[in-house]
Amino acid sequence: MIDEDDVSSRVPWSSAALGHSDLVRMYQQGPSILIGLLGAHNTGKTTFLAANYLQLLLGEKYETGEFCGSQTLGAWESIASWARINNENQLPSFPPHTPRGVERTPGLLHFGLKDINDVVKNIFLTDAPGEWYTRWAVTEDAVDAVGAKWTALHSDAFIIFADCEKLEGDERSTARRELRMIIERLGESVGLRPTLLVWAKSDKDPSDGIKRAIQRALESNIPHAREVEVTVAKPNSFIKALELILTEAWTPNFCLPITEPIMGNTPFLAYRGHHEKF
Ligand SMILES: Nc1nc2c(ncn2[C@@H]2O[C@H](COP(=O)(O)OP(=O)(O)OP(=O)(O)O)[C@@H](O)[C@H]2O)c(=O)[nH]1
Ligand SMILES: [Mg+2]
Repeated sequence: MIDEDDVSSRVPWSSAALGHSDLVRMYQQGPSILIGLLGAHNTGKTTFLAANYLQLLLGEKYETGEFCGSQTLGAWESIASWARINNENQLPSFPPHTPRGVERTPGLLHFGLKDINDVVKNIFLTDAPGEWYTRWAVTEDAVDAVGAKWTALHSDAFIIFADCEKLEGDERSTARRELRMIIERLGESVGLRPTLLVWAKSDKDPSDGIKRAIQRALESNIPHAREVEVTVAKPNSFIKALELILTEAWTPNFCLPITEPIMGNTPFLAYRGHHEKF
């Protein structure tokens, strides 16, 4: 029985990262865009998220729409707090490695964006451990990579991370191989979904040969993908990068236009109107 004197109400959210059931609920409530962040361990995915959040706090804006709230403020804070100077005199640092759990879906960070026509969209960004993607790139159905497979299946758009630091260093062959395999694996199912290759840690400079090899892999597997550079040395680069993918994903592509096949050889049956070329 409802106690009518009890005026307290339960807060429906904890502000922590969202899970699958939260996503299903919110995705159905209004226009939403789920962006999958793909990349091997240590490639800069969580830094990308934290940097975007910190830039928003500083008042930076996306051209697509203005920040208008978040259901995961606690989660944003917990990744961004590492970059702050705190009372215990700890120096700012990068967020820690995203723990490799047993979840079947990645942690999801959320914010709302409102465009000039007052259309609000929910933006969801995945934050998953890089090992998932390396594993998934080798074996799509691996039991310890179900979250990566889920991300590839359900995301509306993708950001792939290329780690310039590793691509420049002693482990460059491993980095190149891992990245190429992730690109190839995503290429199998990406279709026409917007994709962005982010050259993360672009304050480092891999050789032109390595960069070209990755660009060739991108061109043959995901020809519509675009490229952008980000680095903590230019904090605004993170806003610009997310902006680019948001712009492409904001208005979804509808089905490809249907073109009727030419069924006969007579000019009468082949006629498609004045605008069509024969
Ligand atoms: N030089 C340089 N180093 C960076 C930059 N961004 C991130 N790093 C370094 O890269 C490390 C990994 O960054 P994360 O954002 O944690 O990488 P991640 O992809 O989330 O890693 P996982 O959670 O393990 O998958 C950081 O701890 C920094 O040492 C950058 O712009 N420049
Ligand atoms: Mg991480």
